[in-house]
Amino acid sequence: MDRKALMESVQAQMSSRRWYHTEGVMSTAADLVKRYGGDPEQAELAVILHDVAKQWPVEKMAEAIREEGEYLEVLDHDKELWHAYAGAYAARRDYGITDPQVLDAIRFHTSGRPGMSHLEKIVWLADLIEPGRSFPLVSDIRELAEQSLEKAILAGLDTTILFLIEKGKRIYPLTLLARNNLILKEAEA
Ligand code: DGI
Ligand code: FE
Ligand code: FE
Repeated sequence: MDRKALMESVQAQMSSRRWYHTEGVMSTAADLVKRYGGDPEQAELAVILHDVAKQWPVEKMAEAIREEGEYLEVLDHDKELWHAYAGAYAARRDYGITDPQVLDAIRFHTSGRPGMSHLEKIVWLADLIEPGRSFPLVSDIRELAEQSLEKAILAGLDTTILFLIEKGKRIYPLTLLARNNLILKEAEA
């Protein structure tokens, strides 16, 4: 499937607003690749697909995760996390994506995880700070993103975790581990 057909097929699975977000993430990810390096085509592919399952019915997401069978524990956590895992499944099954780095960038784009790859970092951060995002600290995180990928992600994880605490929500362990891991690495740097 060529790029145009892929984009049309993904777009058909979401609202225009959600697709507009995806286009924003594409542009921010491209900027981050220019600044920090990485493969622009790999990043673009992961970004186009990152929210493909976002607006699937919850039961369809759960089925995809059960069928993949590898990350079943996510089903015991917030449903907001499921679309990332279901998205990786859709990328492989529906779009024939085999690049494990692209699949992981989709799978961990919401939670993050310790030891994120460069591609995972680009996708995670671009998703958070694309031009359409407006939450209190987004401009600070955009500024940090011009200095350091890791510092910006750390600030983003802090904001996300605080947001979840304010809402009285559970926090997915991988998100906490991602933060701990980045703090350690920053201390070593
Ligand atoms: O899909 P998007 O809206 O573009 O963004 P996303 O994939 O980062 O999803 C963000 C949502 O996930 C947001 O409402 C917070 C929610 N969420 C729930 N539990 C967790 C979580 N996000 C993280 N990082 N960690 C959690 O434990
Ligand atoms: Fe998402
Ligand atoms: Fe997104």
